Amino acid sequence: MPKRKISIIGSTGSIGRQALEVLEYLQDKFEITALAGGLNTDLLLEQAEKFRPKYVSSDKYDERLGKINGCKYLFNGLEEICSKKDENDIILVAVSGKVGLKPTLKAIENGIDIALANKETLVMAGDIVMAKAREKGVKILPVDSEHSAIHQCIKEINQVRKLIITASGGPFLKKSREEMHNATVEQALAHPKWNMGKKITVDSATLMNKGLEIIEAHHLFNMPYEKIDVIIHPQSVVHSAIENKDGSVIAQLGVPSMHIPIQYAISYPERFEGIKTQSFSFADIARLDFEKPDFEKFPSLNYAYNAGRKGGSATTSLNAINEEAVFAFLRGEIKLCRIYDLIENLMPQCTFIAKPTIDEIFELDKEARELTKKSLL
Ligand code: MN3
Repeated sequence: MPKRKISIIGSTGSIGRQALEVLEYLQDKFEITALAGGLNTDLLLEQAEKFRPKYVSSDKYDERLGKINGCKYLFNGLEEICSKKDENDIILVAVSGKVGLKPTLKAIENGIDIALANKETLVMAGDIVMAKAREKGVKILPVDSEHSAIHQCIKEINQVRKLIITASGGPFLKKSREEMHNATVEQALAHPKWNMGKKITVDSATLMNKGLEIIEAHHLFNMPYEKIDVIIHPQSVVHSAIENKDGSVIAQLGVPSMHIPIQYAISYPERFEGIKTQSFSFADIARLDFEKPDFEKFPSLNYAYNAGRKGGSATTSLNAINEEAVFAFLRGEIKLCRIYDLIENLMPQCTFIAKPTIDEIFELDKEARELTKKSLL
């Protein structure tokens, strides 16, 4: 078997670092074409020296990256990396936020399969991305643990009655709305089950992450919104489930670790022995709890269902307002629940286009971000 050629867009982020931990165990299966990072060039340099990719790319110029033996330095090289069809069997898109969309589209246009960890890509432009992928025969393999779970459960999509996405509930599940409102950045970043990047951790605290995942699931599995349910499951052991037409439910379980869905996305349709060698123990888990989500305390779920059902550019605007609001929260400028208020107040002010082009999506993304920034002044 020839080695599978892979590039990682966002290698210095949380998913990127864990992907390299996975790849360290699979060096006889994979060859790294490119590592692309943003501003953390110290870590990128360390990664490139260790893994010796053919290319390394950063958004911040750093001459040290140009001096690695056998490795070509591309400054802002995302587009170039995503154009190299012969050198990539799969590209892992592991950046956070809207920067994931362009490289993903570029890789799809070039017929390269995608392991997608960036849900914003589908929330912003799911119709366009999935249509393009179908046209080019490109696989979009989910890295998000819930969608990876669903992907593993589905045998035949026509047999599925509904998708059941699990949510840990985040750090405020058992806290009052008041406590949640006054949460500090530190409290919001203390996720009980998953160790992730800052943006997604705040999204998990507001449950907006789950909202975005509903939209992501709609696009990935071409499933209408009324057939996508969310259930709170604090242990994060059941990663998601499907219910088939005959009533049979299939769930995917495992320890809460991103290594498994990352590895599955890049090894699919095969499975390899990898970093997670320890066997799963039902006895150690002992119990699994489930409860209905509280839509009043976490209105983010309704925002997502509403924007999703409206379709078109509505989810683009939702994503943009949320992202800017989360950044403002992380900078300490607003309280956590202000994120909800901003979405609620600004969504009706955003221009709506039912079938936006990709240029219109970027324009509407910008419009929603500007509206958000203006109301923060
Ligand atoms: Mn997830």
